[in-house]
Amino acid sequence: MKKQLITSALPCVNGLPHLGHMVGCFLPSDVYARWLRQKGAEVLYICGTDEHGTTSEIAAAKEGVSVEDYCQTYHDLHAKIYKGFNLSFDYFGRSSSDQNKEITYRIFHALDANGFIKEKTTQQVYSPDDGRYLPDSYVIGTCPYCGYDRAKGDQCENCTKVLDPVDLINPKSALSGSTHIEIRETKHLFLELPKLEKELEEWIETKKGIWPDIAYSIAKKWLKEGLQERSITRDLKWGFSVPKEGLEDKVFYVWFDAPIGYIGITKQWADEQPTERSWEDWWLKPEDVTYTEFMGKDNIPFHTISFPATLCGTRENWKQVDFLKGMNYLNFAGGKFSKSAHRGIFADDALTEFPADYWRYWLIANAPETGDSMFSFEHFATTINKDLNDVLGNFINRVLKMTTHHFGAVIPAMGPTTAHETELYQTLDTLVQNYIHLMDRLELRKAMSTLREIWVSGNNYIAKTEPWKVVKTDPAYAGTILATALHLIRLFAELNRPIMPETADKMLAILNLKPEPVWTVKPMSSYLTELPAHSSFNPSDPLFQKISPERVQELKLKYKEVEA
Ligand code: B3M
Ligand code: ZN
Repeated sequence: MKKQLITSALPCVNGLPHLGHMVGCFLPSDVYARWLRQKGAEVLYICGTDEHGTTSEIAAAKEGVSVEDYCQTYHDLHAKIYKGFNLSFDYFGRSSSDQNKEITYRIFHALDANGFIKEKTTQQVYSPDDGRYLPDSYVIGTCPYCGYDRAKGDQCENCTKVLDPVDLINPKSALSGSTHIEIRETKHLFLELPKLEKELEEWIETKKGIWPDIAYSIAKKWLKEGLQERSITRDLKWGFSVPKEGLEDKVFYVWFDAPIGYIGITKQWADEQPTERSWEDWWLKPEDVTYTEFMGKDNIPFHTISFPATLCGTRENWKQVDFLKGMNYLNFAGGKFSKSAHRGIFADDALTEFPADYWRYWLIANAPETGDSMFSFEHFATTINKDLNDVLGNFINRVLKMTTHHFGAVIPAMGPTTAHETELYQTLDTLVQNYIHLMDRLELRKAMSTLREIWVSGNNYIAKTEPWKVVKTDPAYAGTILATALHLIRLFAELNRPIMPETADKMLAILNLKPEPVWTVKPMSSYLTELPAHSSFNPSDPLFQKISPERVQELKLKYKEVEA
């Protein structure tokens, strides 16, 4: 199997992730990375914090610390949270690393040499009271399109129009609040996207019917509107200084170096073991690499237009994305997620309430793939209670109890099989193939409903065969039934593994098994009969706990899904 490169969008260092971010890119990319590893692929799974830009500068100033210290602290916090969710990054790096600087410069110089960088004199907002230029969100004012009076200089959050700080009506400094604003002329660098438009268009066309519709259609929409030259420099201190004469006091725009961060972070990974690892093998000699990107829909334009154009304009053989998984938004039933208003579940809170696997399962089963989706505690509790407790958990408990009661804590010997087993094998052969197909195609919601059907088939099998009755008349066949059911626990564990890794390990531990590094699907007639008879298992406590209506009520109040 080919080498599989996987990147998750890089979280902005200053905002801690909520459930929407978790399902937007981190969890689906982790599920995919685990899935491909389990299938035996050589996977490199990269993520890290996106650290440059005005928001980091402003946030650091607010906390009264240097921006370097601020980023280090928050980088560590992000890393801790993702670890708690069992995200299996091969490397969680930083966009501000020296390695990323080196790659950013290399790419910039190539673009410049190839004539894709233009220097232009532009008008910028200057604040004499702050003694500095005010790029992007450093300026606040009234949106010229919708009249919203707290629009930021880079984008109006009310009507989502992309803005230029000089467009704002009644501008004021976000730093000092000063309304004494001047428009000054200063030089900036632009990426000449129109020159690359045709190549991009041809490339995007090859993704038609391959990428999820949301990714392809957003890219097409941008191309249709016609590409503009995009400024790639800013009047800031925090960032990579621009290596060009006369512009050294400026830095690259955060969206220029952030996606290059995927490469820079790969180099961070490689530099830790330079004799064994090569970043170029993943990014510059790409014949044997398949590259999949994960992101929320607001990041799609940067990943389908500006980043690919940036790589393309170097005229070097950089790896371009093969499959782009874009997600819609997950909304919170109580309103907009807000850490400061304590509204909605942020990832750190989530882990104090329930095990990571509960969240992982709910989020993947309800991923906003084809449209936005909604989190409510009611729905969360129903899903956990039904799917994980009543279907999966109950199956495991019953099988372990019945077997222990009638045969002791060992796998009974396989007796003769009947039409029931043949039917089970057939059902599962089909469902498992279906599941594999959906996981390969990253159709996660459908994959989860197939997984649920697979669990249900276990319960159906027990209900039909009634081992508690059979054991009295035909103990040999009762052995077949319960041995088959114990094998199903192993099958379910392997299929659950990318989604609920902790649960999967516990399920295998019940059977005294360790995860196989590579799982190959076999016909069920052999897979469900191969464990040695009489090997012992460990009757376990229930793997899941139900969430009570009282608890739901408590959580709704605590996270402001309803007002107190
Ligand atoms: N840090 C996330 C955002 O602004 C942004 C993603 C970068 S991916 C290279 O939504
Ligand atoms: Zn607006």
